[in-house]
Amino acid sequence: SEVEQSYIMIKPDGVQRGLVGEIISRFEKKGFLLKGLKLFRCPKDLAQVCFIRIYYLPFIFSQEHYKDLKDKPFFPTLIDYITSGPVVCMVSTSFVILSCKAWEGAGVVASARKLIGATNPLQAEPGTIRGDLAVQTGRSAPTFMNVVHGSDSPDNGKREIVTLLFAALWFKEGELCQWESVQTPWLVE
Ligand code: DAT
Ligand code: MG
Repeated sequence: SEVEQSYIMIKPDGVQRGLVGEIISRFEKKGFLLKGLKLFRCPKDLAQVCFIRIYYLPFIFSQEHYKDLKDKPFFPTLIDYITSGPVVCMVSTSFVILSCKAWEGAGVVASARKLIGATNPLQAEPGTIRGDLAVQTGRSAPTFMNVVHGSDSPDNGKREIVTLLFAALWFKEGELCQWESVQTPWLVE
C-alpha cells in the first residue's frame, strides 16, 4: 500500500520574513510526518522551462513546477517571485494508508491545502497559513505573494517530489528520509 505525500514549500517571502519555524510548526502540530526538508535556491529552469529539456528531452518537457500556469498573465512575475530567494522544500506524509478506505478522503494533500488556505491571501480565512500570515497581492504585481505552496493532488505530489529520469523536480533520489514517528499510534488508531 502507498502512503500519500504532499510537496510543501515555504516561498521566498516566507523565508525572508522569518516565518520558516512558524509554518513548519503548523504542519508538525497537525500530525504530518516530515520526510524531507532543505533550504534551496530555485533555478529559473526548474520553475519554468529548461532549455536543455526542450532541446534534448522533449519527452520530459512537462516537468516544470508551474507548467500548468505558463499561459497566465502573472506567469513571468510568478517565476521572478519564486526564484527571488531561497525556499524551504518539504515533503509531508500523512500517517494514513491509502488502502484504508475510511481515511482516504483525509489524505495529506487535501488536508495540507486546508491548512494553507485560499490562493489569494486576501480571501484566505483566518486560521489558515495564508489567512494569518499573508496580505499582499504581489510585490511586483500581479503575482500573489502567499508564503507557501502545497501540492493540489496526490499525483502532482508525486510529480513535484521526485521525478524519474533526469527530471528530478524538488528532491533528488536519496534526499528523503524514511523513518517512523513515535507519535503515530497516538494520531491514528
Ligand atoms: P496555489 O498556490 O494555491 O496552488 P496555483 O497553483 O493556481 O495556486 O498558482 C500558483 C501560484 O501562482 C499561486 O500560489 C500564486 C500565483 N497565482 C495563482 N493565481 C493567481 C492570480 N489569479 N493572480 C495572481 N497570482 C496568482
Ligand atoms: Mg498550485
